[in-house]
Amino acid sequence: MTAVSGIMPTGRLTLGNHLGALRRFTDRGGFYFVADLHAMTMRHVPRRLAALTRETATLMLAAGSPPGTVFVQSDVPAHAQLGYLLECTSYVGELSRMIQYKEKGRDRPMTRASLFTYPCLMAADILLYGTDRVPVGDDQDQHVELARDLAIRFNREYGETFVVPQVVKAALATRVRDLATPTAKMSKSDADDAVGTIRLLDPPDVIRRQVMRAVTDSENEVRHDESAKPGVTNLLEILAACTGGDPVQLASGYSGYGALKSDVADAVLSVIEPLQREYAVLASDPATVDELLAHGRDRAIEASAPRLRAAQSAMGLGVSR
Ligand code: AQP
Repeated sequence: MTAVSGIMPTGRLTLGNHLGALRRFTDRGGFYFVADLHAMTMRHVPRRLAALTRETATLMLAAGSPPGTVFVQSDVPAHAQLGYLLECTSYVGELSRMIQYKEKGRDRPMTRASLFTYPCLMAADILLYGTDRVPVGDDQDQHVELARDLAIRFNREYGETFVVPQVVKAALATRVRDLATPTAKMSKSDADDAVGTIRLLDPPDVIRRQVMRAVTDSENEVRHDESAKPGVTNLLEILAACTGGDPVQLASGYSGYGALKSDVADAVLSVIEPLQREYAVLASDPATVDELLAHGRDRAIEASAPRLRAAQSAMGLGVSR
């Protein structure tokens, strides 16, 4: 299975992005990209997008992704090129049914057309590299199903070109919740000063303070219970993800919230501080970052070119004799 995964540069990366994505980008044959094209489906500020793209790419490299696996999506034109071909095979009806479009854009006059066609670009991300199994969380499975439908349709109408990906449930990844609103996911596009978000590049004392201020409840009983105790459960999940323990068992080691929060802060920092050190080394050496990203770009261009060419030719593009 070829691993393909992207992160949108829509905000400064969070602990959730690291535990759920970055630290899993370990496959030597993988393709891990900063999804800058996807980040333009909503209103964006060019200078901020460029800065976040650089920061995100550097963090992906700092997290230890293997050499040649990290690149920036717009550096590999095949993504946009195949995305357009797939737009030409998809129907307005099926794109209108995508939940994300319905929630974020439908019936709003300033919705960008790219938000509507986003699933075609995502299908291109997947199909370009011939990946046969795509692990997905609940929020993306409709888009991956569409990628599968588009591959089947393309093969039927234009000839066998794409590997049809299987959609597989992602191995249980930690879902880090917001520390101030533990019923919601921690998201990088939350306001920069949101108190419930742990940013990977925030100073350690700020991160510790955020954890110590995490919302819990008025009892003082440490128990893993997602519906009755979302705040405490989130802290236990974070502790487990950072230390490798089991969140339910970890609960029995605590009799109060203070000690739990203090251990969570230590555990989070034991994961984030080495990452920050690696990041600092890379960020102080921009030429090396450029070189590593060029390596990733070249490998992705080489890997994706044959499938793009096959799709173009199958659809009748180019001048033939
Ligand atoms: N809270 C989270 N817990 C665990 N994993 C998370 N991921 C995101 N948030 C958490 C994982 O990080 C990757 C980022 O994917 P994305 O950039 O496509 O956007 P997303 O999934 O929508 O993540 P965000 O941080 O919430 O971004 P915004 O605010 O832009 O929507 C994915 O692998 C995701 O599972």
